[in-house]
Amino acid sequence: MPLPKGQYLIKDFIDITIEKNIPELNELEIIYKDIKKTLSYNELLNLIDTKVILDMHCVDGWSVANNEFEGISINTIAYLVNAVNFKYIALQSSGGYKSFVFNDDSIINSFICLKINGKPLSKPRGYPMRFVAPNLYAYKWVKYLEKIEFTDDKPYGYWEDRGYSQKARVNLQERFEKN
Ligand SMILES: Nc1nc2c(c(=O)[nH]1)N[C@H]1C(S)=C(S)[C@@H](COP(=O)(O)O)O[C@H]1N2
Ligand SMILES: [Mo]
Repeated sequence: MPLPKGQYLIKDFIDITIEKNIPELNELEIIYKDIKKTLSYNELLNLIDTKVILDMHCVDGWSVANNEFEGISINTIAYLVNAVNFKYIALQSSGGYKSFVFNDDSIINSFICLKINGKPLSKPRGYPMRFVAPNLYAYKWVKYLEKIEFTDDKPYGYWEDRGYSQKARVNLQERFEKN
């Protein structure tokens, strides 16, 4: 894939983790209204339905290209809690980092990633799992994912609260929120 505007290629991931403390998890909480489901890491491994080669783009300008990501499509996750009508998906890590995405065209190919290049995620990449939204800047790719909620209530986002774009679409170079 040609690099999007404003990005430069680097060889390997830079570990960007703002949390100091990251409790290790082996499950994921999925919420829609009053439906709450907790799936274990092993149950999640059995639901893998997506394998793609992707580039990751940090809003600061660096990109890492051509890694194979594997995981569970967002449609499959939504189906588990019968989530049909919702405006946002709220994402939270076990260390407290938060972001969110809009329920629109930009997330149709998003998924919960459990493997990179055929192996379980390393700790710096977000073990046991991270959200991946190929069309969005990487601050939406929440590592150490603990909780995913389909909701109509506007969620909080760590970088979004600090002036970064709410939508964060890479092809539109949505880096900062315009007032
Ligand atoms: N839990 C958590 N996820 C996170 C972050 C974070 O600080 N904590 N940083 C985000 C940002 S800004 C980027 S660029 C990517 C970096 O991913 P990497 O550490 O795998 O390179 O993770 C995203 N996901
Ligand atoms: Mo980033």
